[in-house]
Amino acid sequence: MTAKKIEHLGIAVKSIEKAKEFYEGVLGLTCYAVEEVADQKVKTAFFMVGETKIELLEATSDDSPVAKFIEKKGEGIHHIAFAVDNTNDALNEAQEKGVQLIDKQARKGAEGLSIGFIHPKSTFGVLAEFCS
Ligand code: CMX
Repeated sequence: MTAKKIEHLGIAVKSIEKAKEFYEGVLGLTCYAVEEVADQKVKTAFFMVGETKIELLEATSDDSPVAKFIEKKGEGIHHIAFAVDNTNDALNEAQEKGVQLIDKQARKGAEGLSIGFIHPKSTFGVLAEFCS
């Protein structure tokens, strides 16, 4: 497997509406999509920065991974998503190399992508996502 590029950076925020004021008003970006991913208990908002996206993440329930993250660490960078050719192949290969997976199988994420997370304990403290 080769990580082809950073597909997006996930940033945990308390309020997408509030955070948008910075991304649009100061950085001059455009929010091109807002989508709820019920499975992950998050609302997402996407911005394109060159070839990479920024994904703002707002929790939709108290037991959302994003709510837990903000409670523990505060708002900030939540994960890095790497584009790969095939998410299931990348997950299998990582597992064979001793990496601890969160998702054993790819599932559907925002923008219809096939996504899978690997544990921050195996990635030097940064939650990582494969997507294709
Ligand atoms: N980045 C880095 N470290 C993280 C982390 C993150 N995003 N989330 C949790 N951790 C760390 C915690 O600080 C904790 O470390 P310590 O043991 O040193 O204290 C450890 O991981 C365990 O954390 P926890 O609070 O006990 O949380 P859980 O074990 O319940 O869950 C995790 C952690 C990563 C397995 C869970 O958040 C998860 O499954 N994440 C993947 C799904 C996800 O994040 N979805 C939201 C985004 C969806 C999208 O982009 O579409």
